[in-house]
Amino acid sequence: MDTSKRFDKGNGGCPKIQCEANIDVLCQSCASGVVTAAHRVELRATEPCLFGKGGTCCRNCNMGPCQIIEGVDQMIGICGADASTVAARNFARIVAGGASAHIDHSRGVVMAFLATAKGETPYAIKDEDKLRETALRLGIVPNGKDKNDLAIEVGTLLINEFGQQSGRLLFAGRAPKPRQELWARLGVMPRGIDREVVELMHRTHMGVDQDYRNILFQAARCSMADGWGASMIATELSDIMFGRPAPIRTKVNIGVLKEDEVNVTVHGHEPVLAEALAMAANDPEIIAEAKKVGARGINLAGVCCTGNEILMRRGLPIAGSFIQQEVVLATGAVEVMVVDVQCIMQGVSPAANRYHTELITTSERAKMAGATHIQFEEHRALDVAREILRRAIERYPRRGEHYIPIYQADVVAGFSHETINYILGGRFRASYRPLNDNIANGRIRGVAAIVGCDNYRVFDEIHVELAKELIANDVLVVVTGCAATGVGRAGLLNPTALTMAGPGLREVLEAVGCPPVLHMGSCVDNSRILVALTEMAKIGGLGSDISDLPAIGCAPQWMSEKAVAIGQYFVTSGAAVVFGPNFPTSGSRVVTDYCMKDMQNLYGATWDVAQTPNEFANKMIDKINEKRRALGLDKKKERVLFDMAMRRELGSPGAALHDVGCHGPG
Ligand code: BF8
Ligand code: SF4
Repeated sequence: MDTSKRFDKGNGGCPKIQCEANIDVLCQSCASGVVTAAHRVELRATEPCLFGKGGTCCRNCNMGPCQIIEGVDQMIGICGADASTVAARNFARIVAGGASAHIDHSRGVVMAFLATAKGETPYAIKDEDKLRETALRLGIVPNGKDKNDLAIEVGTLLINEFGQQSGRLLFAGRAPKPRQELWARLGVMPRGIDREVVELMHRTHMGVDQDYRNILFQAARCSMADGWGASMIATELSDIMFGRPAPIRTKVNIGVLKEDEVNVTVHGHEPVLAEALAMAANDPEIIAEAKKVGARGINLAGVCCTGNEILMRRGLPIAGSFIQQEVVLATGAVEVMVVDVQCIMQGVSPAANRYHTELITTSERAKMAGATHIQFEEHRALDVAREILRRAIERYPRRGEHYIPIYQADVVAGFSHETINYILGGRFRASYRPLNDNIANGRIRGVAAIVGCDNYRVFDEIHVELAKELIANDVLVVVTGCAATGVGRAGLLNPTALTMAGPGLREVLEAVGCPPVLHMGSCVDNSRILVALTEMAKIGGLGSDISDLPAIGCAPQWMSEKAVAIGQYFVTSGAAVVFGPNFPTSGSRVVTDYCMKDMQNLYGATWDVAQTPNEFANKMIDKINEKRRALGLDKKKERVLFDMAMRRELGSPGAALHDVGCHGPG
């Protein structure tokens, strides 16, 4: 794998971006001159700087920037900072950046939740059961309370956690007891959500915290304010407001755009905007207006994590993941791309402007040159949504030459931690017990999470090859974020993919009709994985803490700072994480060893790094086997080793399994 260049040059100058649909669209749109990130990688005259990539370039003050070389006395910072301090500071600031994105997202969800409970938005408190369960978990007595009053009580308690100065975040109390005790002992229990980010930014300012270990403790605490704080709050309140996801059938890939409908893609992260658009797209008045211009209706499709949110809850299709955002526009078939925050490349603006497509920004926190700004407010959510859709309808007759590829895959998505309970345990004895039992009896070797971004500097579809190898080795795979969209494109989020699973995993999942790879949502929804792991630890039979479980996470193509924050909260929670294609502290052996070795003694889990699918699979399966051995579950289980012929054979799902469950409506 070439991690410096995204595509080879022996292809007549045409870029390749990890999946056939992208190549197809870019070939067709070549003449229109649209430039995507894949082109820009090739056009850049420089390779990524090794100091920057390895975390040893410091520009925290104006005596620098200082490029540091570990072990070379003349190459420390002007202030005397060495490589370990600088690498730890840079790593910590990545965590702070990633956590702050989830935190600001979550703040928006809680504000919308409170406004909804007060009757000020078009949304409603949809999942009253989850509201009452959540209230109880937070120590609020739900009995006899009106659902909106209760929601106000829950929302107020949680919004206060953003500004809280001491104590501990309430959802951290959900973690297994031994884990909570460990966090308290190590001083990484999160006290308040915003506080941990501010303190981390302060401690990494010039001339403050200079002990890399101390800096990395605060990085861990900050990541916890994300995972067990903001992200968990966002997931839980979004579920209460918009409904808990349940398995549902839908489609992913660029081919979900429609020839005869007004195509509106919604890109970014915040579910409140996407929900309003979904509601307005079903408005008979809007549909009638679309018909007037010759369209059959509105086709709303997601991009990036917004896609995962509306896929999970509404069964709306995903047009593309991160690496597809400009390619979706290069079809020339999108009337409007609506964006809010995070992972929106500046390149989408010129790409949209090549066509009749209008790019609409909706958050005052994220404006873009070349875009129309229509401020989204939850209080007038439907009015804003209708205005956006009307602009799209008006553009439809202006659609010029365009090309919609055939590529789209059927997926079954919507596996919240509660759903996994029901599916594996049955509705009347919902429990993780059957999962634990099947891990203990060896049918399932363990659980692996493939999360995070796709990345233009990675050539292969690592998520897909890795998922195939893991399931063939009886590892149950859960996915979130753009990794989920990638494996969806390849057909792995479909029960038919069970033909690729090992015999044990297949036997368990065939019985309940699940795909071998479970889609658990957006990146914020990685908090669902924390809850699932906690349930597994609490049920018993696999130890008493998350670090005992044969479970591991990975982010093979990390791009965003959020991925690092997520990885750190997994490690701090006791689940090992393998990152790829590189690790951001590689310029300091001291800090890298601390993350990849010493954290084992602190958290019972470490970071690791890999590049190829095979390397990822080896490391992850070895780690799972190690945990099984420690639990005394090491009955012989032959490892399936993959060669190229086997990979090719697994390339396409085999015969369909008839009448498997988990289909959801439609
Ligand atoms: O939060 S996986 S590219 S879209 S950061 Fe971004 Fe990465 Fe996609 Fe969602 Ni997550
Ligand atoms: Fe250089 Fe130190 Fe300033 Fe960083 S803080 S730029 S290492 S002088």
